[in-house]
Amino acid sequence: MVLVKPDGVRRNLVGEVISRIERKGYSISALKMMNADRAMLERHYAEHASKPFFEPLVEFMLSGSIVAMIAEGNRVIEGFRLLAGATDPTVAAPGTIRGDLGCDQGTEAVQNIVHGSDSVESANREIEIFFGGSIGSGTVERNT
Ligand code: 3AN
Repeated sequence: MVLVKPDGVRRNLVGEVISRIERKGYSISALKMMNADRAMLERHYAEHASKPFFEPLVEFMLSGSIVAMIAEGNRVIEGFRLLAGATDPTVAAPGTIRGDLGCDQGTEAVQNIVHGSDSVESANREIEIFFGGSIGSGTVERNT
């Protein structure tokens, strides 16, 4: 499960992120633009609940639309995390999404363009949070 975070959407990098995933050889099997709500983000970032950057992180993720997508392919979790690069975009390797397109903005929560699940278990949990039962429902919602 990949998210383009609000900084990536604001900077019109959705296509760039999708393009890098597809060029690597993975397929996008579901895709949705939405505004997350606090309850979804508190579930998504539950492991960071005690961290000092938790509240700023939730606020940042609420600050604009996000794009959630499911990428598929052999070893896609490992592969996408390598494509994304290190959490801190200032030191993320050139060639990665975060390394090429991001840098530290001096904000309390790191703004690093994308999120990628770190395990199959996390991916399943996160897909439930961001897609629930809506995959393939045929309902179209437009974010304005
Ligand atoms: P990643 O997205 O690289 O797996 P996580 O899951 O450790 O990183 O962190 C989730 C998000 O929390 C990051 N993408 C970033 O926005 C924010 N974050 C992580 N570590 C820090 C930190 N030390 N200071 C501020 N924000 C952080």
